[in-house]
Amino acid sequence: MTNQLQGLIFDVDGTLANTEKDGHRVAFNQAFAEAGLDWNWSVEFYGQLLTVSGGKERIEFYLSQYLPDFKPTQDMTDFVVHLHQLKNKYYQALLRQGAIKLRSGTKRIIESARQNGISLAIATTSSLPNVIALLEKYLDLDWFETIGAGDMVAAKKPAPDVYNYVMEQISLPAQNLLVFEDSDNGLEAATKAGLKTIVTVNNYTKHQDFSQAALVVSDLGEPNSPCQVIQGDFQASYLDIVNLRSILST
Ligand code: XBP
Ligand code: MG
Repeated sequence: MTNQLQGLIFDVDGTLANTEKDGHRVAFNQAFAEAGLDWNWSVEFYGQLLTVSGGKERIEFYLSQYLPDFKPTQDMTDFVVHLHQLKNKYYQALLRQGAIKLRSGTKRIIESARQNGISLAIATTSSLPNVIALLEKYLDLDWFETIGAGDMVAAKKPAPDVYNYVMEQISLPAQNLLVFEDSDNGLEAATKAGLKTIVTVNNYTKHQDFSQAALVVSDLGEPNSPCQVIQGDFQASYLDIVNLRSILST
């Protein structure tokens, strides 16, 4: 019984919830306005910026690629940290207003995992307060044994650090765990940590390379709202604990 399912690890942004287009992106633009910057990240342009994980790293990437001559009035690190904090303030306000929703099937699978004694964990590059705000709004913080988030590890996805951290904390081996991700960076991180991964795509990630995934689907599906299979062998119309067990063991 080496491959018995004992834990599920969820990425947050794009996987648990559609946080990017209507959440982080909008909040970044609100923060730019408050900081007196005339920057505006469109829905399409934000897709290019998403190649870099992490909000602070994304601002730095934007500056290096598109505004290399930009000089803030304060120290560059302080400027980025301040702008990122402003963004997170607006992001959490959007969350509270209900602008960000959980993705199909996520709550059902999480509740079912709890009923079946399967551990739950989070592995994300998002900042911890943003993760806590989302879990408190739609799920329950106490349901998650471990949260690996933001700057808690040295290197963000696609580095495997956050997954290695979560595995260490949860004290379960890779062969008993399944990961849910939505992006190539996330899949690469989990795969490098030796974890089997199911990918649920979104508009920003649907053209990425997911050849390392155990299964790629449009979403986790619901009994009344079937998911589409994009890659892999899957006959049911939605994911549940029974078919997750069989995905892990094959
Ligand atoms: C998500 C991210 C994050 C969010 C914002 O990646 O890249 O940067 O955009 O997070 P993943 P911050 O889903 O692979 O974890 O809180 O850092 O702004
Ligand atoms: Mg993600």
